[in-house]
Amino acid sequence: MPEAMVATRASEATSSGNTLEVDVAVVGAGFAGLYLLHRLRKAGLTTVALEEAGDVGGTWYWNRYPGARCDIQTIDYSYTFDSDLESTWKWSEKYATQPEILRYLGFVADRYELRRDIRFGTKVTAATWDEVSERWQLTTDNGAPVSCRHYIMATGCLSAPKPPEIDGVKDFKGEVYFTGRWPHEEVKLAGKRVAVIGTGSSGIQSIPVIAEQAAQLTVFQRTPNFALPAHNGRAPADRVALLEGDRAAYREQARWSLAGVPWPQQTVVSWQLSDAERRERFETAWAAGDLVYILTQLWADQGVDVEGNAILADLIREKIRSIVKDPETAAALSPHDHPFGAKRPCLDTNYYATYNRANVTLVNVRQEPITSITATGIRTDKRTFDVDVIVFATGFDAMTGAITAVHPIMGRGGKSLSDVWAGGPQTYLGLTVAGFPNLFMITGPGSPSVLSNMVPSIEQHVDWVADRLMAMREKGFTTIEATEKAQAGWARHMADCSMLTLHRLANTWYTGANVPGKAHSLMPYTGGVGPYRSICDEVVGHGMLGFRLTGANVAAQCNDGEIVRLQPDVRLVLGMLAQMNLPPIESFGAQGARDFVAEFNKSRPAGRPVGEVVDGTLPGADGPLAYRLYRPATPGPHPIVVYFHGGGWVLGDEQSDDPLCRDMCRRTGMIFVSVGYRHAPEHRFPTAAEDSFAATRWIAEHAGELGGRPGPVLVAGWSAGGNIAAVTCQLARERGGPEIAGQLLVCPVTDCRFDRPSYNDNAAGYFLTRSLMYWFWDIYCSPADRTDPRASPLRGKLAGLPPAFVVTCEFDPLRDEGIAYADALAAAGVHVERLQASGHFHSSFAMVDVVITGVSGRARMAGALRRFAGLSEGIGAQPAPDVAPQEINAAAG
Ligand code: NA7
Repeated sequence: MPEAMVATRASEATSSGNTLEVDVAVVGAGFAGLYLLHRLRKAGLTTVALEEAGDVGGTWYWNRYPGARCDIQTIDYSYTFDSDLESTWKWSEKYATQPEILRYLGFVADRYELRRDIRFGTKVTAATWDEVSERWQLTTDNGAPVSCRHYIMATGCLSAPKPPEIDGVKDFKGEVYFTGRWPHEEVKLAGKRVAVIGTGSSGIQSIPVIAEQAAQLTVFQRTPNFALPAHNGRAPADRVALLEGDRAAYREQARWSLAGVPWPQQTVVSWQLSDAERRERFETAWAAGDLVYILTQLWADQGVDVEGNAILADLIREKIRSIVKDPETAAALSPHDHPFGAKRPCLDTNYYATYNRANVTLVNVRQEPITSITATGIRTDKRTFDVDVIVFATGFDAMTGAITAVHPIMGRGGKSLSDVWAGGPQTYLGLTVAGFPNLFMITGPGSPSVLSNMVPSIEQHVDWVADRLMAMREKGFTTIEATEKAQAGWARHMADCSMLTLHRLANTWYTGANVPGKAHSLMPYTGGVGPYRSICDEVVGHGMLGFRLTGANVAAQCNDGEIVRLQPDVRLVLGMLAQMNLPPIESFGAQGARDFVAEFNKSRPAGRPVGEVVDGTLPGADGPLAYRLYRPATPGPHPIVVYFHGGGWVLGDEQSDDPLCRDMCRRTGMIFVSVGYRHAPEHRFPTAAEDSFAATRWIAEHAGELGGRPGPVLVAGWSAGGNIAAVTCQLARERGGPEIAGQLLVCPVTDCRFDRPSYNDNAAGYFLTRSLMYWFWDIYCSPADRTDPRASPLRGKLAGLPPAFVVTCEFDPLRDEGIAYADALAAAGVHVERLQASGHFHSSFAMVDVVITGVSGRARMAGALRRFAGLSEGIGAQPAPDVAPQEINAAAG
């Protein structure tokens, strides 16, 4: 729309009586508020922004403390919506200072003449949804009330400072400053005794600068944080060259990346690298001075696996020890209570070295808690520190604070947002809340927000909201509201995503743990910027899924549902497979399919190290069979699990489930022997079953020679291997041994009936298709043989079988026959435990280190095997995740 028209539209904002009537009211004039104003004005929507501060800038207006800078490289921490703006503004440093960022935002406000629609010095005191007029009615502490159709919170994630929570602040006779509300006039610290409380980003950035000015600086640290040297200076030439080489591609890559900065996804895992290689990568990252680099580029398991993360954390602690001369201070500065990255790491300039200065003292508040602030200083339970100045760098009521704590927001039926969120924020997409029509949040809780480069995330939200408002206007809709179902689905998806990363393992402002009494929940979306963006697009593509839209002259529209039902990583895997547009596996023929699977397996992450891997042969039903034995690193003898691989009785071999066998060997502390049973079409039914039974008997008889514990063995299998494991248990019972202590059946084939709902519901799109299963059956077994219990164990006699752990996946054609088998076992009096894994597909548990959300499921499988073997459930070395998304229920028969 031409700017002249924008001006005309803008002037349509009218005052009815005392009230300013606009299409949209925005709270905040930081990065989000400014871009909103620009976009909405271009869309011809009358808009006012209400801003408490005296000028634009948002968090950068308030956070003026010494040393304040951004900690995402500034070339990335910039608006990207206008290439002219990009080429007009030049940043002077890799990480810009607060004054420069503020100048930039002022420049943007001037360039698009945004200030004319901003009411500065104005705080919203209440916002109420009026059901009759279908508008938000706002009262403010400055000027006329505002009536708006849409109300948008562009309030930032870190803008409501947290109170100090320490008794006696009012008694202190010296100067008190908050980093988040630093004065505009110069603060003179020279020659003064200064205390800084808090060692988050604000503390870590300001402490070295304050130390240079103050006569004496005492830092009160409650929890040490990981910090990396920023190596500030000019923007790195290679990054600038990359940006300037193809600006559009660079920005686009950022938009679809995980963190909003265009780094490629790392695929190498820590255990594939030697110590020297890992150290080299770490030193490169330490020298790069870039948080996103170190968080994403070292090794793929660093952010998702406790062990991969611990390697990096150790290397950083080693650096701290090498910089800080006093060992006691170095130890106090070294974080041990959270994985690296689970709490926001910091970028510093001389932070650790500052503690080598004679005028700087670190007080470990964990060892000597602050008891009070007195007229002259700070008292701990051991000492008193007389100071002239106290700086609170104690952080924010993050993510929700600026939305709920600042003013009451009353939605439909007079419900207040604070009440609705009392147990933690509930949103749909982090953008909207059920019961609060026409209310939007920019980078709200439930969106990637603080786990991303904020600026592209803000742009994505603003574009999405502005586009929706334009589309609504075109179609005559005047209200939009998330449904409860969509919101509940998003909460579940958020919980699923929380299993992807290690953020859940730390008490941080990400989880609300920093504010006493605040509900504990992981507030930012951990699924990544690119995946999140694609979900928002899908919501639109599916007819505004999960939203109800109404208008006076148009029929209401509500396409209700949940936008993501798959586990987040399963969604990514299936998306990648769909993009590959592979022909159906069955179209390759048996040998072609085997070659394809072998090639496909080469691209998966290498399985983790175990104590020993031994290849051998054993006598099968009719000749030698290859096997691969995985031995734990712990001293034996260990119980033995006989494992049968998946592949529809046609594909795979004793090596094809290698990562799964390694993982289960480590988790159970047991020997896994993967058997290379013979395949169809060369060897049709019942060869696979008979080979497997023979192999199990031989392994049981030779347990001692294999280094295993004599006595009963266990059996396990995935897919067709699950079928074989189940059959082996039945044959062993019928044929007088071997004794089997337990069976683990992962997505097993149990029956030849194809009319159960899961065969139709999941017929296509989840890798294992219905037609592929038909093909497997046809190759393996003639229709006349299929009802034989050696093909369809569900049709066999089930009483007296070993205890079973049966795993089924929601999006698997085989789901219902797995459930049917578990039911039938239980009905026959067999002890059965089940794991019904929601959001998973047939290959979820076999895709080790790809489907990260499968970890908790495999931990449970391992626990069951250990119990069946008479061992305690956990072996200690493999920490199981603290929360399990999958539903598990046990039925003792
Ligand atoms: P943070 O990261 O929340 O840091 C606040 C710090 O203050 C942190 O070390 C807290 O310790 C400490 N703190 C908070 N309350 C107290 C009390 N009562 N006593 C002692 N110490 C306390 O806020 P920042 O402003 O530094 O950074 C916020 C984000 O801005 C940052 O992550 C970047 O994204 C930009 P705790 O860890 O809670 O034990």
